[in-house]
Amino acid sequence: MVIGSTSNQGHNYDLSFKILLIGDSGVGKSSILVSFISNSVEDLAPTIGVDFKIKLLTVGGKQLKLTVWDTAGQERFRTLTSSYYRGAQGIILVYDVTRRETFTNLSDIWAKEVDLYSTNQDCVKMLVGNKVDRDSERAVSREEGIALAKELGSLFLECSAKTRENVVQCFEELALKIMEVPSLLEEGSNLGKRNILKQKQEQEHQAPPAGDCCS
Ligand SMILES: Nc1nc2c(ncn2[C@@H]2O[C@H](COP(=O)(O)OP(=O)(O)O)[C@@H](O)[C@H]2O)c(=O)[nH]1
Ligand SMILES: [Mg+2]
Repeated sequence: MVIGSTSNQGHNYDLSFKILLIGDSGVGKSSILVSFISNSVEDLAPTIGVDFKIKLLTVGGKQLKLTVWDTAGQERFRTLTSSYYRGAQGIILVYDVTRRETFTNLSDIWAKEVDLYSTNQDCVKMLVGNKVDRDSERAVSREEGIALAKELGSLFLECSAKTRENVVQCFEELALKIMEVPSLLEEGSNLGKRNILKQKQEQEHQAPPAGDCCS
């Protein structure tokens, strides 16, 4: 698959966005991505070694190409580096509503990393509380989620990768918000800048995030 091409298996698109999934190990980042890409609730085994997946989506009358980056498990060692964050227009910060420390780590650790490494100042953030299907084991209330989102200046949703509740909405609402930010659209909507983005993505493809752990 050619990254950054204006055509993907014969489909054209209007805008191209890089979206990141971050948060503690085990919160369901890979499951959310699989759930979003495959339109299926099967195959929820823990995933390793995923770099990114591409999904074409029509939002607000525009054909979007979303390149969604997932970690290959290196978040366990807190070694996500600048190349993972570079050029992202949207960042999904995921916690597990049944594990409180995954929620506190978002504000204590991950939000700080985002501020440190994201190259787009206006990058749109989305706070996501996953695993709402396990409501009886809930350890973080919806109200607390809303409060943290307000603090981070981010969007907020609760979802379940297992039942697919709100999974597509996470990406759609994020994409809609990105489309409202002019500085984030420039890269994808004009051909010259799109080529720069293409080069960036190709570089990143050649040196995937996992390879950066020792640099
Ligand atoms: N019940 C439930 N389990 C989930 C959900 N999302 C992920 N899981 C499980 O949580 C574990 C970790 O998921 P994974 O996607 O590998 O997390 P990651 O480390 O953040 O990528 C796996 O066993 C998944 O099956 C969910 O929405 N509901
Ligand atoms: Mg994973």
